[in-house]
Amino acid sequence: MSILIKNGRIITAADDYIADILIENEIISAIGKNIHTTTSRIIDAEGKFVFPGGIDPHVHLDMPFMGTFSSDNYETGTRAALFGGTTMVIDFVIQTKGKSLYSALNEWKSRSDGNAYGDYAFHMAVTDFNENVKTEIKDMIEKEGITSFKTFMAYRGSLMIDDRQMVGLMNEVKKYGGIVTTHATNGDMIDYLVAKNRSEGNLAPLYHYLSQPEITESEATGRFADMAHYTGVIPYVVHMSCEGALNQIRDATKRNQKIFVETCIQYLLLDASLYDRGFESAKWVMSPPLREKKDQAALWAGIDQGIVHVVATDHCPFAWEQKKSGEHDFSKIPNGAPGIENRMELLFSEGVLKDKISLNKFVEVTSANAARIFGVYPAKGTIAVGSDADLVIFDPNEKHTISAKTHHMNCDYSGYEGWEVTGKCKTVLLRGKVAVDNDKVFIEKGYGQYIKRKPESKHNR
Ligand code: DUC
Ligand code: ZN
Ligand code: ZN
Repeated sequence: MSILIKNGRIITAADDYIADILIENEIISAIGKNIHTTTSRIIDAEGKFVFPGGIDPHVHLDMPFMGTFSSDNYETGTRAALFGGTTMVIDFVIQTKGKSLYSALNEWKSRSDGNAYGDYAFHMAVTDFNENVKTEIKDMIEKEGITSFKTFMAYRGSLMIDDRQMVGLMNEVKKYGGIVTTHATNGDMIDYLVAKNRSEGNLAPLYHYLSQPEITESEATGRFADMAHYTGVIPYVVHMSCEGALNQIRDATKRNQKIFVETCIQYLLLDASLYDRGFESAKWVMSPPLREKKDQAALWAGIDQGIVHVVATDHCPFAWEQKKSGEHDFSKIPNGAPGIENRMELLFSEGVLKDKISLNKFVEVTSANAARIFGVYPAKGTIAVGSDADLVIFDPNEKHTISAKTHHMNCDYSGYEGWEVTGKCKTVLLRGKVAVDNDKVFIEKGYGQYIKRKPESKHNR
């Protein structure tokens, strides 16, 4: 059956106009004024915005980490994402040191296959770059559609790679047009500060924050930019949280370098004063930690200036019981927080309605840029004839309150409990099907598809 969306205000990264959208099969087949068709289900979108489905390129579903697993799996995580207007996520496959990339990919497939509500793709996190892994890079890009390779400059012993491996990986990925992304913090400095704080008996969550000062992020960001400049690979910094790191990007632009930057919704809206709440602050123990008001101002400015390209979540929830494993030692609190469901509505309410960003910029940073950078544009990230019918029909006036009692993420608290938000995702379509309508789900588990990606093209920037 076809679907006709009537009279919505269509917003893309470039456009803003009122029209009808006709959907046939999984695709947008026509856009125009007064489209007539007899076989359609009609959705009245008068007075509402129609956005491209959100793309969150930084989530951790069912992720083995710090002795436990993140509490949202493919089923609960992608379902919650749909409620919040995110129709596609990109998760991180994580190589186990000493094993191949393919063995990690197979492990992730065994958790994701047939379980997702929403569409998903993978980044490959390389934790052990060696001669065997080097031979797998081409196939990852060309056969598996995994065009982005994540590195960790922190978490020595588990996830971190050293600079020698980083440069080797960058050289190999560059050959095939892929991207190298990084968690840019100086792991050794952080480990030193964590050990120092623990030895001095400083064990509260506050010391998680104090063990990762801004310099740990700005130093690693600058080092990553330098290595990417040297090798010529396309670089992307994930979850940037602070002014110092952004200034490293500004410096790199002076030598004509292009670096993609992602921040996350929590770094725009929350600050380090939340670490003054005793153990309750464990809710916001994530890496990097929340920062200061001046860092929020810098990140908003970076979005405005076009040097911050993506607003993601780093969705990595842990139930309160899991967080409690660090009750007596901040270094044992699993790092991460929920957010996959809240990103679009929070950014609209706090960004668009508070005049920090335009509607077009909202689309740019919630879907269009991620689609371009990670190679799924224009199938996703825009509203155009021939694009996937991934759409959010959004009521800009409806108010609601964020709460763990009503959210759909598998997490028994919210980092935004009690926040009043204006603007709500009313109807969400995924590849031509109504996935969510008025707070109810209409698709089955397994509808979400694995999306193979193509290397980022300069023509899509
Ligand atoms: N940071 C987090 O907070 N959680 C998962 C991994 C990471 O880098
Ligand atoms: Zn990270
Ligand atoms: Zn992450």
